[in-house]
Amino acid sequence: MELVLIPAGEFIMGEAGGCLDEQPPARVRIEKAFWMGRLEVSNEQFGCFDALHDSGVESRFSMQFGVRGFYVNGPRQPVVRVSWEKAMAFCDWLSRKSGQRVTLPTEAQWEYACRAGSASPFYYGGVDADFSKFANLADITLREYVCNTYSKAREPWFNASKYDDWTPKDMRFNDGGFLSDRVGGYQANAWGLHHMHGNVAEWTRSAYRPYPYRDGDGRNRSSGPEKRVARGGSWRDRPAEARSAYRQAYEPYQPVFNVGFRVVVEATPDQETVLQTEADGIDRCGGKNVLRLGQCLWRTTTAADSCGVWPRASNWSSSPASLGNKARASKRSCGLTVVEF
Ligand SMILES: [Ca+2]
Ligand SMILES: [Ca+2]
Repeated sequence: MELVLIPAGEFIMGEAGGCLDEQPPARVRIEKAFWMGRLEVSNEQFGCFDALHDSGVESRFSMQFGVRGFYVNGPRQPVVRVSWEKAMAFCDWLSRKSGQRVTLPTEAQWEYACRAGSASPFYYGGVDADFSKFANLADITLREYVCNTYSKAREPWFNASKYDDWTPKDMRFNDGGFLSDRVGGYQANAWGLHHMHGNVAEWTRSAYRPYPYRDGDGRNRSSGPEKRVARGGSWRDRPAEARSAYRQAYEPYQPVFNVGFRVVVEATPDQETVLQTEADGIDRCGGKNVLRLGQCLWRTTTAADSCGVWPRASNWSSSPASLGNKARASKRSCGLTVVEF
């Protein structure tokens, strides 16, 4: 499992033109740096904890008595149909195994990491932006839902009637991702995180309460009966439901067909210091550190091709380009950690 280091900082949480539950937008401070999964937790990874988990199958459309669906159990596909309670149990299990404090991100951590310095509805632009390079959402590819349900192969019927091809989708764009996808080639955000928008929505630790958001008001308790918030939208959602600020809520015991999760790990003071040093402009790319923390081997790679871009703490930037030319941007980094378990 690969984690990237997210710096401490401030951001505006919520969106003025968004849904009522995103109001009012307000400044929120992330007090401490933290590590966050580069990707959503996969079926293979979740299987180490619960070998019997079944991410399930999506029904094909069209033929009335179809017999085959689309499975989302691929080892590199993100785990879904995992309740908030089970996601938290996975985090507890991984904490014991790794000696680190592994948990789900709070809503604030999630939105802050998703935005990566951006103030727009998506880290790559607005709701009408072409998302095909950045996110696996409900695009024209969802036409292929309508197909021969007796065939092992995917045999789309592109001349399907509107009564069969009814899945809401954004027909303007082709992101190439059909259901959930691990290897879609989508670009990471400025902090090296993939699939924050789309692919599968992600549980956060936070209970679904109105804003203003407060870390300490009880909404981030690790148990309780309140609904919990999922973020980021999925392959089944059009752009408006995948915005940085968009909130969905489900019961904590509820497995959801398009909701998975990614983990965060509390950063140690040492790691925060390193990050601050990097943010101040010291070039550490090209080196490689191996840290042994607790019982878990952590490898921090700083090869140029895996570098994230860390803007200066006092001058947040949403894109490498705004930091200068590509060569310079690629030298500013660097935190990629592999938790082996
Ligand atoms: Ca898609
Ligand atoms: Ca996602």
